[in-house]
Amino acid sequence: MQDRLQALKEEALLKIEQAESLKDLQDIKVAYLGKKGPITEVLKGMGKLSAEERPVVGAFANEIRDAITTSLQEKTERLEAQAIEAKLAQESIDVTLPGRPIAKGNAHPLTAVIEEIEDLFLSMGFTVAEGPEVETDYYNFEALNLPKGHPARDMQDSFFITDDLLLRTQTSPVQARTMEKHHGKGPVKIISPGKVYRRDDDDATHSHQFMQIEGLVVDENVRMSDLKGVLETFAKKMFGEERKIRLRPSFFPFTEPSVEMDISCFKCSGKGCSICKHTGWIEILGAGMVHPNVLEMAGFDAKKYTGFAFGMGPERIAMLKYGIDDIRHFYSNDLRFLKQFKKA
Ligand code: 2U9
Repeated sequence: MQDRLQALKEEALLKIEQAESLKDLQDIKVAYLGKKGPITEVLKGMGKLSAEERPVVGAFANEIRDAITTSLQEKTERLEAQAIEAKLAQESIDVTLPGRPIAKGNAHPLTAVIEEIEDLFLSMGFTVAEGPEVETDYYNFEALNLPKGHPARDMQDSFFITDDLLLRTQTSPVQARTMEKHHGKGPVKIISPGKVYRRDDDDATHSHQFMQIEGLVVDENVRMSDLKGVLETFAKKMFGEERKIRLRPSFFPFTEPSVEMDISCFKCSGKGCSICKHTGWIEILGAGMVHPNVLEMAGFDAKKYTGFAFGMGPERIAMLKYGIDDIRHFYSNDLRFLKQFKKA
């Protein structure tokens, strides 16, 4: 019986040695140490042994069982350790490896230009005012000295939603609304950036939806020279201290007198190039003294209050600044275009 036990022990230990998985070990354990196992079988034969032999065989059998159990335990620990090693090796990260670049987005070029312009005017004491993109005919036109049937209305083809509601064609209604909220008391000093809509066929320089930034100052004794000063500061901060500005007479229904502001070309410094169409000057914005009708309609006494206003297109400024030749790039969401504006 002891030989049988010894043979079983060696057989079991060999199998344990060859075992490659915890499952194998579990099978061996059941096979050898289990109720139906050969060792149990052998021990069932203990009854036939003499009283002297029984304790000897019994002790030997326990020794076999413990040897197999210990070997099983050790092999289990070795396989588990190997599994952890393998897992670590498989999962170990080489910390010297460069990390996977996190695709960091960047501000849309239009947003960058609008924020730069906003910061400029905020630094001059303006506050940002916003308003509805779906506007009433009154605030988009009448309050701006464009009564019903006024020919200038057609200059801006509008997206009417109802007879009285339209997608605003400029952000001026925001200023008209803001002035009303002042109940005829100055000062008003705001800029109103935002989306505007004109029923235009999209091409390289026109888009049915584009951005605008308008500004307004209303107070007692506001003069044209204040407008010139603000525009000059804006031009030098935005396009370079060496910039010169030029104001040319113009016409807008909501300002009188009206001007357009040019800056000396930042490419050729006025000598003439393709950017400035060989004029040396680049038109940037329109402006003027707020028309008395507009002041009165907003509840301000035009005899006591005066004001100036201006309006610009951020797309135009961004196209000049970055040398972009087609306005549609701003809206095509083409990452190849947008990625170019990643801050260093
Ligand atoms: C009120 C009174 C006056 C806003 C003004 C302009 C001149 C102007 C253009 C710029 C680019 C339109 O998108 S654009 O083509 N705008 O030139 N805008 S004065 O005048 C106002 C606005 C509100 C109450």
